[in-house]
Amino acid sequence: MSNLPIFEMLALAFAREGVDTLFSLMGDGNMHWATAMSKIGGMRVFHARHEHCACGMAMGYHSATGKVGVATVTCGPGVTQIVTALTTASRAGIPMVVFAGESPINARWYNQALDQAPLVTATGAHYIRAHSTARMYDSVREAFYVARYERRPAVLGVPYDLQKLPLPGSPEYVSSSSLVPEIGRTPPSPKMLGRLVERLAAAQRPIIIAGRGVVRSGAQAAIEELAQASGALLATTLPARGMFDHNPFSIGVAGGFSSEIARELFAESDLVIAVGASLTHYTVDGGALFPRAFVAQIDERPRGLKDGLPAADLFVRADARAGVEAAARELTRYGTKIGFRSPKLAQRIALAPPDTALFSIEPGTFDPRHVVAELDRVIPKDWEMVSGSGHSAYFQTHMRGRRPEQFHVMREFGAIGNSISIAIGVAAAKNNGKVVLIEGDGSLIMHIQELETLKRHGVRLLICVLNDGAYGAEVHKLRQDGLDDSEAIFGRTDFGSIARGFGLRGTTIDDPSQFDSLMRDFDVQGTAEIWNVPISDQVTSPTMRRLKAKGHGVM
Ligand SMILES: Cc1ncc(C[n+]2csc(CCOP(=O)(O)OP(=O)(O)O)c2C)c(N)n1
Ligand SMILES: [Mg+2]
Repeated sequence: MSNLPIFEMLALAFAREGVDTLFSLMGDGNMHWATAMSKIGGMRVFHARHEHCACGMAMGYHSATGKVGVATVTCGPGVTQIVTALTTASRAGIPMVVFAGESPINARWYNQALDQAPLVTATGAHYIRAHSTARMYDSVREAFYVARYERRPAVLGVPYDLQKLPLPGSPEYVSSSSLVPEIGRTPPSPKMLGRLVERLAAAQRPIIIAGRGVVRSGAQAAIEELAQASGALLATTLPARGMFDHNPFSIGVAGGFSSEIARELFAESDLVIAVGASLTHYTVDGGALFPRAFVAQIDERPRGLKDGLPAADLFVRADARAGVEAAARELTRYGTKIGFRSPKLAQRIALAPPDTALFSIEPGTFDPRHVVAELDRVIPKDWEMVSGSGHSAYFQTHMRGRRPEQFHVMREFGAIGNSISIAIGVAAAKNNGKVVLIEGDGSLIMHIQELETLKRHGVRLLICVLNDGAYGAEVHKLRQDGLDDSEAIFGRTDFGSIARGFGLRGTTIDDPSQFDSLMRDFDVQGTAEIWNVPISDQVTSPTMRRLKAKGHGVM
């Protein structure tokens, strides 16, 4: 029998899983284990001020490193606080393990007792009741296995009193990574590939949309070659944004956030091939983006039905790179063609602004499109960028020249209030002061307490607030419906003062031309900083304007 209590042995097991960074908020259920974690050599522990944010940080850490994100919360109220974070992580396919305590199993009464499992499983996360002292190591391994293999969060519930017992026997911990099957690249079926290539050879206006599967499989170069040979244009899903920014035939993001010219070209398209992209409601803009196109999908897990719509007309089950390389080989039998690609179109794509609508801007505020263009110019291309999810998120989508791996966005559950913690997780991972969060005022203030975490841990993060003094998404939707917008307007919070109150730096922007000198200052000083940018609430994104045209409020 080991002399060490279970909480210490479990900390060692987490270390054997390769955990080097933990995001924590302590209570009865986890404080022994979290303390043991902090004693492990090389372990970094970040203490958040809200459990939701501890999980958000772990999610950001995963996004920046590809490793399983690890957070810890206490039992009962610690677990009820993370329901939104778990749902977001489940929907976004984030591998995350949360060590939550559970109320003491031998107690007659415990005020924080809660049946945690149904709450957690309702979010799409996996729950493990670790009630057997003999099988404690199996429970940790299962949590990491599910997170890694199924790409979703797993919550480990270990009763508080059991944690202090000795671990029976002296088992060796075997990491879950040795159990994840290595399956190699899935090759395409020759029959389905033949059908796809026949379509591609015949298409006059093909467009290839690349998703996150392309990033994971390393298929980018193969896609660019296939597009060149078939005369296709290139686009990406929102999370894969930036992948083809260097390519003159890239039209940016596909979906509700597409630029004007991308929408025009998609409307003409006769063939869309989605690679490693699940064709969500957003990517196809509810079916409105490419109404004339025949749609083919190359994916490890092709979907017949996605988000209530038939996903595609032809499916090729394959790893993205294996599928695209095979298609390129097969296409050589047909020869290359011009398709969409003309020097004139490349020039139009290069010069077209994402949105040309005119608005009158109130004095003392700025057009968010201009602000974002200025930020794009000033923020170095090698920085990581974290994006919020309110109305203003549309504008940031059109920043260019940063790789998808540098772009961190989790919009799958549509919750605001996540981005500051995701950004802290990214900044903790990078640890180089080259991370910017571009965020709405309403979302930022929802978890503003994490400025204290930034200060205490000395994390360097630049936060640019696109401050319309409102819940802009609601303002614009209410206006579209001809209703009073005043209940969604709060006035422009002075985030510069708030930042200074937390011991950070903060400035309200009088003119976007200040960004150059502010950037130079940020580079040489050592703390996090907020640039509070008053933007106009008159500039309505094209996504929002189309809602009115569609005549309903369902996005
Ligand atoms: C947790 C949560 N609460 C409420 C909402 C509804 N909601 C969607 S966008 C939004 C406004 C966000 O405001 P802000 O961050 O300032 O962004 P803006 O839309 O003004 O650009 C709200 C309240 C939500 N999506 N998630
Ligand atoms: Mg706002």
